[in-house]
Amino acid sequence: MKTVLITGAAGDVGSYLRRELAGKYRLRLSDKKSLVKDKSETFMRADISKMSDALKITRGVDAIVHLGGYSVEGPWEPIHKANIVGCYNIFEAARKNKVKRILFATSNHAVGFYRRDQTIDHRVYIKPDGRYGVSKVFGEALGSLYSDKYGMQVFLMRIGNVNPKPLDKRRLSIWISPRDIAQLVSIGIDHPDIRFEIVYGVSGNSRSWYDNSNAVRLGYRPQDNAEDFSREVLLNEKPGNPLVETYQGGLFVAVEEVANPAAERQGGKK
Ligand code: 15L
Repeated sequence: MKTVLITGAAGDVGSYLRRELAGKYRLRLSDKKSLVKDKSETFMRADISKMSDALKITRGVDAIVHLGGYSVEGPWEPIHKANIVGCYNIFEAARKNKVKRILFATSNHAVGFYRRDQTIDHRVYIKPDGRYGVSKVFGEALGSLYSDKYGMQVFLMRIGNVNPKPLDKRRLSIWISPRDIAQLVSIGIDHPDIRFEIVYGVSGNSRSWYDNSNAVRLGYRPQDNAEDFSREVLLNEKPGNPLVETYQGGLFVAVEEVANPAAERQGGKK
């Protein structure tokens, strides 16, 4: 059984993946916050902005699912610390520890300034919609470098929004269910021919803005479609700011900060 490190395991995506992937891989979890682990899992508390911590958690694993970081638009300082320094440390520590494969949770916000009337695939030029999007592009660039220069196997998932249900009209286009993200992650861990791949982390949504043929080529067969929830979602939808409605990144294209769910979970604002 492969040993897989999940960074940022205490967050929502990490929690869904732990549940969905239990029994399939030996899971090593890390986060800067503590979490309650299952007896089949191991947990290492770590601050990935410190290279010594990054080296410790990446030692002896077969693959890394790198989720850890600042997860929304916000001030530069925490984004820089977690998503630039932290992400670099994970790639570099993986190289030093000879870890072959990294799956990186990049985001729809790396390409959030594409318009909603466009369908984009894995070959489009980046169009980040904020500092957070830029930090995700940085991670994608590291992935490209570490694949080309050091032969690392890199799987970049431009994730939409992982949730049991799509939250609003925008998410009808970018939603991914927990079981579909788990399927995509399993492909990233197990597919024999990954060298450097970009895929979109979205379910098989009828309103998708993505041509996700690269994921399909690698065997991805999403089981869910946000459309099944469209009636209830659209009932609650209020007309929005035209700028926000024009671009795929939504609110991120128009504001400097979005409430940070991780900070809220800790009972305070960052
Ligand atoms: C993301 O990249 C964030 O991590 C997540 O919290 C959501 O804001 C998501 O994008 C989204 O666009 O809905």
